[in-house]
Amino acid sequence: MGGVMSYFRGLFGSREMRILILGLDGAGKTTLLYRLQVGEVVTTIPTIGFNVEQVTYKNLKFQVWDLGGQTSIRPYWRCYYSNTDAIIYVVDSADRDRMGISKQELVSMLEEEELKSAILVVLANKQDIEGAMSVTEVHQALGLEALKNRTFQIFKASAIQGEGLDEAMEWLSNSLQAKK
Ligand SMILES: Nc1nc2c(ncn2[C@@H]2O[C@H](COP(=O)(O)OP(=O)(O)OP(=O)(O)O)[C@@H](O)[C@H]2O)c(=O)[nH]1
Ligand SMILES: [Mg+2]
Repeated sequence: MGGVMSYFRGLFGSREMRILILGLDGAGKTTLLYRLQVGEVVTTIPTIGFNVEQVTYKNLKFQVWDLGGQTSIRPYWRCYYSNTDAIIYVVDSADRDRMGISKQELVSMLEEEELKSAILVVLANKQDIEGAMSVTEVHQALGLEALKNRTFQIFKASAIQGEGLDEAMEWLSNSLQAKK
């Protein structure tokens, strides 16, 4: 009986899932947010502060926060951590020079107590750019093999072309429902 009830609670969930989109400036976070929300590529400007939108994916509603990624803004990410169900960490796969910085930011974010049980999706974005690092290379550069006690998955993506996003959202929706 409990099983059946929790199944229905899972389907019609009592509260909206809270998702943060994080990553360095220029990674494609805002592009991704509006790709998910309106299904189109919008022209973006660097985010100073945040954008927040309600995104519906297969009957599931998410409250999605897209935070600015510039160096001076990153210290404010932590102000948004509480009650976060999942993080979508966006990486510019063509930005080899800053992969190390991206890793540092990811590692320090994951050390935060408030994000202990948050599910992690890494998007190796900008796969449409020639010479971009492959998903395997990004996985290695970010040191993801060292992750412990974390539900996570990495996907190759192109927010501009809309590729890989369905797979990532499908996995995320399933993982969030499984966690409830
Ligand atoms: N080629 C390519 N360009 C992309 C992709 N995703 C985003 N971009 C471009 O990258 C640039 C930065 O994208 P934004 O979405 O504004 O980046 P952001 O992560 O929100 O950056 P901040 O707001 O500064 O933190 C824009 O010119 C986008 O059009 C992609 O998948 N492929
Ligand atoms: Mg932005």
